[in-house]
Amino acid sequence: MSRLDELTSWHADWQGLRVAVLGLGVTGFAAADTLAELGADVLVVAGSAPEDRARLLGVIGARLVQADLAADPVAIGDLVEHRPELLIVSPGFHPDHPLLLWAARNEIPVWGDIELAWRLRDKVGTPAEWILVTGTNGKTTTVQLTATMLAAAGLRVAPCGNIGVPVLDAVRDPQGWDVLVVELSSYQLHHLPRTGPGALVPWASVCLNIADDHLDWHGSAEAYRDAKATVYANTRVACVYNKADAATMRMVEEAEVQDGARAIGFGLGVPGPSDFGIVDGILCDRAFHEDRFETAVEISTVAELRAHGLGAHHLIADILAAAALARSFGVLPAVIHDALEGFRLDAHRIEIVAEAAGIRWIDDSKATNPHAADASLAAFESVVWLVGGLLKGVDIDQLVAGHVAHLRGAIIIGTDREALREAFRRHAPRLRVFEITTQDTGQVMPDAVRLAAEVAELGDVVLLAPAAASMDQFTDYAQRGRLFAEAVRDYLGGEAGDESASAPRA
Ligand code: UMA
Repeated sequence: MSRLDELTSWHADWQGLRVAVLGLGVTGFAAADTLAELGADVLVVAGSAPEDRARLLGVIGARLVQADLAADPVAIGDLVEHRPELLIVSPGFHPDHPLLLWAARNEIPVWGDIELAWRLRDKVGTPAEWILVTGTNGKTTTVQLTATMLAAAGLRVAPCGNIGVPVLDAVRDPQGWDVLVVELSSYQLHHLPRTGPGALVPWASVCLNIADDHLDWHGSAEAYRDAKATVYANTRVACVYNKADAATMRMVEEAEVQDGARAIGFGLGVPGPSDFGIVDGILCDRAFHEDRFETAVEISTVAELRAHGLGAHHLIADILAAAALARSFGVLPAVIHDALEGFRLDAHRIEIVAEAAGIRWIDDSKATNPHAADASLAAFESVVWLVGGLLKGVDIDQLVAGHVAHLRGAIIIGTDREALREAFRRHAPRLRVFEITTQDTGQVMPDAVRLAAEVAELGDVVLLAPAAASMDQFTDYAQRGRLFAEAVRDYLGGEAGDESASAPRA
């Protein structure tokens, strides 16, 4: 048994273990901080280092080497001299990154932060149970919904992971938790083993849906799917899958799970005896109660959810999935019902920015891939669509073809414009399509908003649902959404103050 095999507890002997941590984003810092606290000998290797984190590394006793990470690792003298016994990789690093290939050549094991957190989960009291959430879209909303439902039942619950809070931070929180609801990206799943001492054994798990995304990172749709399927490995109680997405069902069928784990479906249709679904506008649980072969238990109604701004189909699907996860943990249907009453969506998720002159302006900047943009577009009848950014190697053609019939016009932003231009030329040659060509990030949204206002008519929605990542022009999707909202407000409050500029064009 190697030393690393024995490192499955906070209370194991981590003293002096030589570790290299790759990256100094939120993950890299959390990993370095944790390992330094455990007495390991930590060297952080980063291309660039934010000043505050670099300074803190000195305080906690970890070393930092800044280097050109694309170059040959052998040239990073400090790293070679460190002779790491373990490498902790931040999620964004491509599997073929030179440093990871170097680690493989030198037989240095590579763990992601999620595996490290799992091994250290017994720091405070009885380890929390883990509920895992992945999928192409709806992950963060489902994590928040599930956590809200569990908290309403009086459980101590931490939403964490890809949502923005490293799981290592949750594991080290001195108050301790009953449950961690962990959002996992395909990157994080890629680095997780399915067997062995570092394999997760979750209480419940879900892959909400699967559509092409991050293909440039994973190399193929199959590799992306395989990474996502890891979410179900070793699940103890409930593998929740999407009845409308056969790929998620197949993942559950093929998963190696614990004895007694059940497959629980969710979908917008009538539920079978192990499902969550909808009957006559009522969201029902037909999985977690004794009479499930005869009846279903009410969770909420479509009408109530609509009244709370949660009526879009994809949100109802997320709610059913979250309810299944919460019910697997014993939360009562009435508690879930009440928790939903107080639930509000985060910013940049189908957020209404303004309504003026019969036109609604909606920010769904979080729609960073075609699958998410598809759900967003489907929610509205007549749309002026702001689309584009980094397409991440994903095909945009079908999305355009599927929605041209209810588009009033389209405004293309971002750098990957050719594929979009071509798709519109092919499927909607007569549609009014504009391109934003400015090199000035601050000018992208003002230009786009002005053009959208010219095209929009009474009853239309101007929808920012880019189907693409934002990093070509913006810091992240939040900044993209914020600049859109600011531009809309400036426009409506400024030159459109007399309402004429955004008024219907008759
Ligand atoms: N870096 C390099 N070279 C690389 C990759 C990264 O130098 O090839 C550097 C980055 O510039 C950064 C550092 O390494 O300074 C580490 O960055 P990282 O990209 O791994 O990100 P973290 O700051 O550690 O944040 C990560 C997740 N980021 C990614 O997966 C890209 C965060 O998800 C997550 O919230 C956080 O861990 C906590 O778990 C963000 C995300 O965009 C929100 N996720 C993608 C998505 O949702 O689509 C997967």
